[in-house]
Amino acid sequence: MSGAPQEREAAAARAAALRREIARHDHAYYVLDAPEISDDAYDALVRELRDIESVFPDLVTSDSPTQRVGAPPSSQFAPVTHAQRMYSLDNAMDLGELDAWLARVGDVVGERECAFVCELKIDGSSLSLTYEDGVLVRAATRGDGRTGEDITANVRTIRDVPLRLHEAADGDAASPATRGAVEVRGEVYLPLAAFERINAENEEAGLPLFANPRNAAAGAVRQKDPAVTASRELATFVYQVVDARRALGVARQSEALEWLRRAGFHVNPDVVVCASADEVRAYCTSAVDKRDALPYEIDGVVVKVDSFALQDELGYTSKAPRWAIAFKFPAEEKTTVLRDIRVQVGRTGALTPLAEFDPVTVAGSTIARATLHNADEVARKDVRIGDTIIVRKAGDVIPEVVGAVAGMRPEGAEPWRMPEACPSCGGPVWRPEGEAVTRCTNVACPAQRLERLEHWASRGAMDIDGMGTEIITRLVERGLVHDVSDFYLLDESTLATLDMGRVKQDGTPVVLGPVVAAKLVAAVDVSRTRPLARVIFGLGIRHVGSTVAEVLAEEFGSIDALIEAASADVPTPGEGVSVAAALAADPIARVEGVGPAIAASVRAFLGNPDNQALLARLAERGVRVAEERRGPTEPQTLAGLTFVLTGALDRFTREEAATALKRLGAKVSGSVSKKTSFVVAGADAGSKYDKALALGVPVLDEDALVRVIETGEPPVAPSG
Ligand code: 3BA
Repeated sequence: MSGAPQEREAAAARAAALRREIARHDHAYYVLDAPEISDDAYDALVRELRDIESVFPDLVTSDSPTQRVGAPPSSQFAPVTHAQRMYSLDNAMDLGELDAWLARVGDVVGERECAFVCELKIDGSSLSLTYEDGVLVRAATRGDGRTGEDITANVRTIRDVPLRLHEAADGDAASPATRGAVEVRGEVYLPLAAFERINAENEEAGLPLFANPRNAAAGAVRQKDPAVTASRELATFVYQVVDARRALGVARQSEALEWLRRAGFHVNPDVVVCASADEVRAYCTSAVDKRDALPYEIDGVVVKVDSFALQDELGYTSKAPRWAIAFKFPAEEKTTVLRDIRVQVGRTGALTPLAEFDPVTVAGSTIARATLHNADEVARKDVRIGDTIIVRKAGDVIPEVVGAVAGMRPEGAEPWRMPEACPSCGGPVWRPEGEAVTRCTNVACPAQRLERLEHWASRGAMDIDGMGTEIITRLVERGLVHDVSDFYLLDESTLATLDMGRVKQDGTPVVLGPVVAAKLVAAVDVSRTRPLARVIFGLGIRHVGSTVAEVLAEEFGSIDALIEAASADVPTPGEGVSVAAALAADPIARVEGVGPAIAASVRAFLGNPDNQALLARLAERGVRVAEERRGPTEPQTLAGLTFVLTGALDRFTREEAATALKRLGAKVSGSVSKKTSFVVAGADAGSKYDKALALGVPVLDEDALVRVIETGEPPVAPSG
């Protein structure tokens, strides 16, 4: 088939021509928004290229449009150290702060001319793209600005990202940009239409919804399977060429943007060059009005000094360039009428006032309620039922009541007060001295019980798929479930006939049915094997979030060991007992990341005989109450050694280094003491390094650390 050399040569030429043509149409469609051929004609080009590549697999190039989705799913993103740090942007929250920044720039610039570039601030996720000899070789997230994650396979699927730079970009094929390496940076974002489609699909599938397009975009580029990223239909805007002066020989940001356009990147069309501070102010005030008409979200304007020479003079703070500022749009505010303040009872009995108002659309979505947190907050805002209130979204996500419109209060509206009895069980409520939260003190309170059951079944805890509010409510009403251990007694036939409290058109009651019942029983069964940390978290002990639960599971390894630790006699500080002594005697509080308040809460929970009986029932019904003893997979060559990591490492994050060390049996601690065996000092190591020197703790550099991790051999303390 692939016999004759002439045939191969002809195929190679044809493939190259097809690739160029397909790239041109991708650009016309995804960047210029001006398609030139029909979808069918385009598909025919891609099909012909695929056919050639399947006959001559060695002709496949990394910049071939057939390779956009080609990589298999991967479970990890390798760290990428940025050649140059990716800074943050300082914010100007209003025109006053913008003026202050313009004045500071003016101080440095003096009498010289200073143009500014104003760019819409795309509300996406930062992205770095590296091209070598004109071909995309790497895409990375911003990460902490120094190290990001390699997301090349995923970014390849984004159709407006050129896999090869357009050669016309330099007029000269041998230009530095297409010869060596160029890095460009920008924002990857999710167009609003795609965001709405994905959320509609998630809703249909009963999956959680994304709060905003930014989170959805950040999630999409970190998908394990590039095919999933491809299906999200992400897009990019590119706004920076790293070291543009050296790479391209240009002198200003506006010229770099022009080059980016010619090179085939998607550059935002609303960029303008402003000749004066007044023009900048005018652009920033007018940009707010563009917001609603755009097919993507923006959250402000980025203003940059155009001249690279002036940028150099202005320099950087520790976090951000002084030559750029993000002018943030004020949060959009709307008025509506407060209809009610309802009180919700949480899992721990906390009573939370919730404002319910006429629905309004704010920052792209409709809201009708917002938490008022606690009684003090309601008093401070002085909102009363019937008031016309101002609402907005904090950080453009969380609905918030700003306050009431004075002068529109209906006559006779009374200040709101926290009820004196629990709205769920009528039991007594209690607000401890000095605390903001009021609680229902009845442990058997049905609202608390419902919350506890929901929490147990929730995603972050035991993740019982399908066990949602409605079904749990019915199960409680029918007396089938009293506490979380009862989930493990449910059988298919009982569930199948569970009355859902509704009737069909013919008057017969809606029941759960055998299919859903079988799925639920299977989901409950799967949850029996969740890791111990999930079980501890699922219990809903006050102050024990998922992180603390993990620490406790790791430290104690079983519920029994935890109960044992909770029964230890702990002296109260005072009267001859120092705080340090009390802490040392408390087996729970002394665990790193726990502390006395959490320990007291764990003790209160586990000391309660009812809770102990519940845990015994869970164990009896097959729920995992002890961590599976995972035998060490690697020889524990570093057992007995304690490491402290400080400063920035090049080849991995401190977290990754810590994981590698722990796998070999080492302990990794956050602070240096006499017991520390080694301190590993990366770049800019600070006080921990000084302390190591002071205490005579041996210090290792990154190379030594890499040797330890690779060979598993304990380090030799440098002598002297
Ligand atoms: N321009 C975000 N940073 C931006 C290059 C500087 C910058 C941004 C920008 C630092 C946008 C911080 C993350 C980062 C590249 C560092 C923009 C936008 N310019 N137009 C001045 O539209 N969101 N973000 N990105 N380097």
